[in-house]
Amino acid sequence: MADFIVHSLPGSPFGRAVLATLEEKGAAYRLAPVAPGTLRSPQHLALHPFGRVPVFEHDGFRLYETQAILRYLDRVLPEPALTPSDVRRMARMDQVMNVNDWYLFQGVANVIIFQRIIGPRLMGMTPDEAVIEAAMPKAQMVFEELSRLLGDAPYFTGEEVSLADLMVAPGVEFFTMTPEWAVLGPPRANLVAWLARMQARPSMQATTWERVSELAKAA
Ligand SMILES: N[C@@H](CCC(=O)N[C@@H](CS)C(=O)NCC(=O)O)C(=O)O
Repeated sequence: MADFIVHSLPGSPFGRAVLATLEEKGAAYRLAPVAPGTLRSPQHLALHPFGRVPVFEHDGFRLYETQAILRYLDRVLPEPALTPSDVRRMARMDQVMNVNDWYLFQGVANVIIFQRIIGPRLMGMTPDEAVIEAAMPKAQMVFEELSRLLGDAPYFTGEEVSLADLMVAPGVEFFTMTPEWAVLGPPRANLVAWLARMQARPSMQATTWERVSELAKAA
């Protein structure tokens, strides 16, 4: 019986960050699938009062908010470390995780990825091109800043992968499935190379939408 339980749904980038972190740690876990459309149900609101995923459980301890979950995992499963020991690198990790939450997700991924992928796949929606176009200036700013923060390093905090990479990669990978990637990704070669590096990691390969769907079906 796995100690770690992750309530999530296939396609959630935040949920994937938690699953990929567990994979990096080599930890056994169980996916408790959340059915789309049930996030506002009394059962789910009892787990997450804001009606979102992921929700995490460990031995009777329940937690939501992805950053808190990732840091908890890195503390209870210290090896391999996913937080740099150098205080400035650690600060950079924290900064990138917040860029993910406040700027990449809010107003960029939750608009463009919702319009292009989540809405059409899960709700049969047609993308609203005007809404996507309106989000593009902010998207350009966010991708430019991620590229600047990454610089010439293989990962956001330097030579080693950290929680920041695991948090940002699921969201950025979604953009490769959109036409907007052509102007957001390839002009920033360092970001494209970083994403390829992340996608080569077994943790990312074990947590694709398809793999998480298989886990959800088997649950
Ligand atoms: N701050 C939350 C954000 C979680 C979040 O927004 N999750 C999305 C899926 S990736 C969600 O549940 N969306 C449902 C909704 O907005 O109704 C975290 O870090 O866990």
